Amino acid sequence: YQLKTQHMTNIILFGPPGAGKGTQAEVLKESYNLVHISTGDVFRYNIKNETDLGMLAKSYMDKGQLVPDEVTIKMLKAEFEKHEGANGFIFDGFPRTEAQAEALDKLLRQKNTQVDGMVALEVDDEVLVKRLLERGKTSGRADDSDESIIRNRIKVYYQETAILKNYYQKQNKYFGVDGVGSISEITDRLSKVIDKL
Ligand code: B4P
Repeated sequence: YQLKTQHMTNIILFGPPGAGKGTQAEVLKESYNLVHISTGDVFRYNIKNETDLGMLAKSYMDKGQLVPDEVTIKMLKAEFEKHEGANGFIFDGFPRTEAQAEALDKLLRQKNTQVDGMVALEVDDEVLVKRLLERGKTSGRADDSDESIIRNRIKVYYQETAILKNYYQKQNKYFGVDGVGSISEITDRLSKVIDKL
């Protein structure tokens, strides 16, 4: 008889700050039984618990800058290792630079698996600013509270992160999805793409 080889599904949920990555990942991880790793959430958890990593991350996040690659990659690997035997992963907020994308490829290759697709939420800048300012009213997040910090995050996205579209497009793994609409409409659009991966 045939041995069934285990196949993991690894999805990168991509998009600018405020595009809905965290929101959608929470829903998708349930429907596809995947582990959700949000680098932003892990940093915030560390900030709350006042760890060394948290203190370091905070000094960048509060200004709307990226946490250095070396620190972020190390942290991502540690999170990944916690889920041996997982069905697959949704990476939310990672990778954000080319160095991070290369590190992720290497990590997955070591586990005989790979990125199946980058699914990107496309949302206009003005909508992003509005959403983040709205969240800032209740989230207590320093990086959501001030319009100039929000605009800096969007600027950093275009300078350092948006280029990853090419990285995955070259491998035929980039899928853009309209990120404006109700949360469930957007979940449906994302699911149509993920179902094919
Ligand atoms: P993240 O935590 O990743 O924060 P984010 O980009 O703002 O996205 P998030 O997932 O939280 O928001 P969402 O779009 O779901 O990063 C924060 C910081 O951490 C970075 O600036 C950086 O400093 C650091 N960091 C994280 N990862 C890093 C990495 N890999 N390398 C270096 N640094 C890193 O939602 C936004 C708002 O929109 C919510 O209020 C939501 O309710 C609302 N919303 C969602 N969908 C909506 C819809 N369809 N309609 C209306 N509103 C919607």
